[in-house]
Amino acid sequence: MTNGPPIYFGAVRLITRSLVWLLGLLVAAISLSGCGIGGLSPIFPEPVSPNGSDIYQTYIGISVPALIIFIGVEAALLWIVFKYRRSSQPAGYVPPQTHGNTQLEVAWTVAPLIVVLAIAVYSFVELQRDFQPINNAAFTVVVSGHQFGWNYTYPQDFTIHQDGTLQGEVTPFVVPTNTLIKLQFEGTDVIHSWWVPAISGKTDAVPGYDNFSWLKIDRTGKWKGECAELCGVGHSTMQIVVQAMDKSDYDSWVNEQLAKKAAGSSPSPSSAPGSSPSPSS
Ligand SMILES: [Cu+2]
Repeated sequence: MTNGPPIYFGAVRLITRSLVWLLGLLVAAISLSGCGIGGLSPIFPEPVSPNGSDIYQTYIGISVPALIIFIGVEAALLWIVFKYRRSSQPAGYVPPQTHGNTQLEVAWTVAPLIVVLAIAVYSFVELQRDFQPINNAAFTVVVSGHQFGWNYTYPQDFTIHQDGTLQGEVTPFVVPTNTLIKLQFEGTDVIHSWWVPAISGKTDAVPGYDNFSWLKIDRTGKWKGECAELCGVGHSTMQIVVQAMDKSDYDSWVNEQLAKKAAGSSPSPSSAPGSSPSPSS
């Protein structure tokens, strides 16, 4: 094989330069986004519940070392490719040949194994810590997924219907701040998955199977989520909005709902099939 034409090396140099620029921009974006706005928020929203926060930390704890390893491996690869490229070697040059180096083979088998095991242990500890059923919640809300929307049944026996729509925002699921609330998930037709990234991990709502999660939001505000399990033609409409209010505002909101229910203006809990499970706290 003859040495490549100069235009080829020009193109390679251009691509390398662009890659280096891109990496630089990426690193700059990540370091800038870490300043003052609560971590790497362009990637995930700022967590507002302890379980959301722990998922976020796990994500960062795995992604940052992974990124460092990626950049290291790519840099070493590019360095070798360019330093030892054929055009800079004498004609007919053959690099040193290494075969059957046991130490090297053990090293490159054990090193990735350690990395993968570390990720597994780290993730498993997080699952054990934040994704167990809890029994010290202030109260339980039954979250029922259906085609296409969510129903939230409170201990006071009223239900908020968060019907799926793409026309504007859906009715919020309202909770008090700084209160540990257990979420008990049910699916009435197919499997849905309740996911509000700032609050918690994806939790499946499975017909015939009780699934649990929890939240404890530390500030007032609204957070958005989506159904994260493809569940039919209206899947994309299954928006989620969680609104956290101060305790006193929450209490008046509950009283409003109870008054609505007493006046019969609240949508009937039986409007959707199987959508009125009684909450268990
Ligand atoms: Cu869905």
